Amino acid sequence: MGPMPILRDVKIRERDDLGGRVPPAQVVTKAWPVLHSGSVPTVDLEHWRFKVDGLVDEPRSFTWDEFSALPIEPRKNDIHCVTHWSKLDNEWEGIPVRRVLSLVKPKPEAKFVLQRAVGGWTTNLPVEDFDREENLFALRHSGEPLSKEHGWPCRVVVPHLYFWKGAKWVNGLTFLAVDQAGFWERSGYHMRGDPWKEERFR
Ligand SMILES: Nc1nc2c(c(=O)[nH]1)N[C@H]1C(S)=C(S)[C@@H](COP(=O)(O)O)O[C@H]1N2
Ligand SMILES: [Mo]
Repeated sequence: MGPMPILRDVKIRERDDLGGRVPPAQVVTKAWPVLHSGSVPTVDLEHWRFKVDGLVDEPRSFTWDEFSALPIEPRKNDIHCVTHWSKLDNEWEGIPVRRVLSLVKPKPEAKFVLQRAVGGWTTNLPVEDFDREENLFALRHSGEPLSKEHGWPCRVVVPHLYFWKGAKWVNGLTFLAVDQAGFWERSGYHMRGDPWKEERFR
């Protein structure tokens, strides 16, 4: 596993602040770069399952029909990629993370969560950061379904952390008592990833 790909369309000589809205050493981009390890997975909705396991009272395996029938809500937020680009005012629609948490009921000892994606990619974060009103299982961006490259049919968005703390093509969650490094975290990326503290690496 090498370092994350370097972006070519962002000149990191320039920095943006916009009155404190943009975290340190980030550059605002209007484009939406595509970044992931490996290739875009093929997702078949008929066989897609969203599985929640580990330290929860109600482990679940949702079919696409069950998952996508959960109530959809809008959210608007900024995203910050560890490779120094930020994209402001993203309009998402999706299922609030809190809605799913209320169904699976994490146990009090569940302090960390590992998100899993089709193809096996993972990312970890504290449950405290996951259990927030703004966080979504996003299905749509700018009024359109997600493109395959951006995570169709569903991706996690945790806007107060770096953007890698949201799995594209998400298909599961595991709740844990002890933090377990995900894909990038195993090669040195931060276990939490707060862009305001520049928690890029550890
Ligand atoms: N499944 C999966 N999700 C992922 C990644 C990945 O490699 N695989 N990369 C992460 C990283 S590092 C970033 S910056 C964002 C990029 O999302 P985008 O391509 O929609 O901009 O997805 C995150 N989610
Ligand atoms: Mo990233």
